[in-house]
Amino acid sequence: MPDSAQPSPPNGAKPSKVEAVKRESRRLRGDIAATLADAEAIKFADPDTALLKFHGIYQQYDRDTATERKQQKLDKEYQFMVRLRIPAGRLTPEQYLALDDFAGGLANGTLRVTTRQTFQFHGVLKGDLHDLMHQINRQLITTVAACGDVVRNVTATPAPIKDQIHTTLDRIDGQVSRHFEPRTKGYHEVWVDGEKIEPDAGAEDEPIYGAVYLPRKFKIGLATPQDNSIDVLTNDIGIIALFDGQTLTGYNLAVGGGLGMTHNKPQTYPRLATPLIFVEPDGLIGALEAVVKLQRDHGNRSDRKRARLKYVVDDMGIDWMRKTVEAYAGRDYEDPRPMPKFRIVDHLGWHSQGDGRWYLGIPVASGRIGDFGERRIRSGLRTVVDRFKPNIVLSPSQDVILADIAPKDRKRIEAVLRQHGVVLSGDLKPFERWALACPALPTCGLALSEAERVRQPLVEQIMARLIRHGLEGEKISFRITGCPNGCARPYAGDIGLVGRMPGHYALYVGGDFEGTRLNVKLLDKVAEAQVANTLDPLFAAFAAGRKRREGFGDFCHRLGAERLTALIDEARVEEAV
Ligand code: SRM
Ligand code: SF4
Repeated sequence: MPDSAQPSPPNGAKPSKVEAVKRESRRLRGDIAATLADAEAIKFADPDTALLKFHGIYQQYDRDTATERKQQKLDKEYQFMVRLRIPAGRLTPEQYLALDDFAGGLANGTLRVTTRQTFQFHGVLKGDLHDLMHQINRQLITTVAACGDVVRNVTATPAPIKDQIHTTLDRIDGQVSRHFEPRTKGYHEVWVDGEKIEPDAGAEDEPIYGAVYLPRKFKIGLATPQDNSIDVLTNDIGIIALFDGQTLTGYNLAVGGGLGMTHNKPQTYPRLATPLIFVEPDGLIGALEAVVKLQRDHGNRSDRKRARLKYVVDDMGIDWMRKTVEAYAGRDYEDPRPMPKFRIVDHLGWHSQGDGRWYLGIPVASGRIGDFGERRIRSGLRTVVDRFKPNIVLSPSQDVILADIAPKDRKRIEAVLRQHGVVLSGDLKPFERWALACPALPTCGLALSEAERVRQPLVEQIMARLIRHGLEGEKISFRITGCPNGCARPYAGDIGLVGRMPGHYALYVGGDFEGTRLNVKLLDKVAEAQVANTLDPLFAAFAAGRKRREGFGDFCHRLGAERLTALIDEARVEEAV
């Protein structure tokens, strides 16, 4: 796309600052290399922090120490988060072991599995940044476009089953992810090739994105109705692959999913993607490109809070979307085809792969792989991967799957994990198994409250209430985030807790377990210590009044917010009496 044909905000609105940063960045280079080389600089300046995201890097600081250091007139403790781009979360054992080494030597000793099937390193010091990035690339893994205003890591159903359906999904996911990588060589210059500057530096053609890339982050996920573990409808484009037996018949594309919102700004809101078109197997990339280019040209470039595709879909309407996508693609599409009801498959524990081998899903609380007291999951995984060489899949529920395991190794692998105090899926109550939490404090600059660090106590308190009502066997999804951006997908689960202010959460209920309905806000500021108490009357009513096979989210949805709030109020009055 020629630079002269770059989109600008509609109605002459002023472009946001980030637009100028991108435009003037010489294809995402900025002054990153110079600041990196400057040993005196403890951090990157503002324009470069925006560009670093396109390289997979976030400049952060330790929020636990910030206030005290400010009082002592000291600088914040700047550090970096590095996010990898791992299509569908697939890694070889050699890559896993290398990443584990880097976590120990160049980061804070943990690997963090994300809700989009990749790893993040936290606590990387500026002096180690180049080494870490360089080493990651030597493992044939990239971090390019793991963040930034581009198409991010493409998620897919994690099951490493060796049938036609799953191998097709795996292949397609890799193709889509690679297709949307930016073409700038700036990333390689800075992190891979050192000083070598390409002759066309700063003017490479970006045929999909152009010089100002997209207005905002853009997410694509690939699932089947039979396994929606990735919450496909929360993506800007949800690809729902349809199979007749083992044969791929094509894809329904749903558009305009996204969860980020801002408290008290009703013009921002979570939204699930709407089915738009059906695409035959060889038409996928063309259709995806048409939607991405539509967002490039019509997405809001002046207000980043309203810049996701979901707002274009709502502002312009689904009919306009269909017509405009067809115009970009230069062809017509079929209506989306009917789909079976979505299901979510539990990938924890042992599962047959269909080729005589097995996979084992290992729960990782909040995706944090580290050694904590007697629970030494990092050492346990490292020992197993080193000894048995399983392939690895990172799951969208922040867990790890070990794949391609010979039947004879099953008991030995379990024994090694147990020796390291690793909690296996059989040890978990269902509620624990479906609980997600975002990192929040101390690394996330946007966190209003804790999430990862309060997950376990909250899970235990709520589980005690479930047990009291005989509901301990219930499958209920529970998601906690430290702010309304929605990183652990709190609005798409049965129960969502969304950070409001320190120690307080907005409480959401009434989504469905399968990820096809958003939940609704019941209360705005529930103190952390009151979360389990607040849910208790809802559990009591559910135990007494549920229909056969009705899930908790469905029950809450049937009763409605007004009735549910009344139940909570009644319980509070009784307690006070
Ligand atoms: Fe997220 C920003 C962590 C999945 C919506 N997200 C952030 C940042 C980078 C904070 C920042 O901008 O400074 C967080 C880094 C925290 C840290 O210390 O590591 C962060 N997001 C995460 C992860 C690690 C959460 C997790 O528990 O695993 C996930 C990394 C995914 C990945 O591998 O790429 C993560 N983020 C999500 C999801 C869920 C998903 O995509 O399935 C969402 C909701 C879906 C969506 O995009 O709408 C999500 N993150 C956001 C938003 C809100 C975007 C919006 O449209 O308003 C932000 C804030 C922003 O972009 O301005 C954000
Ligand atoms: Fe940070 Fe908010 Fe995302 Fe949690 S939901 S990681 S607090 S941006």
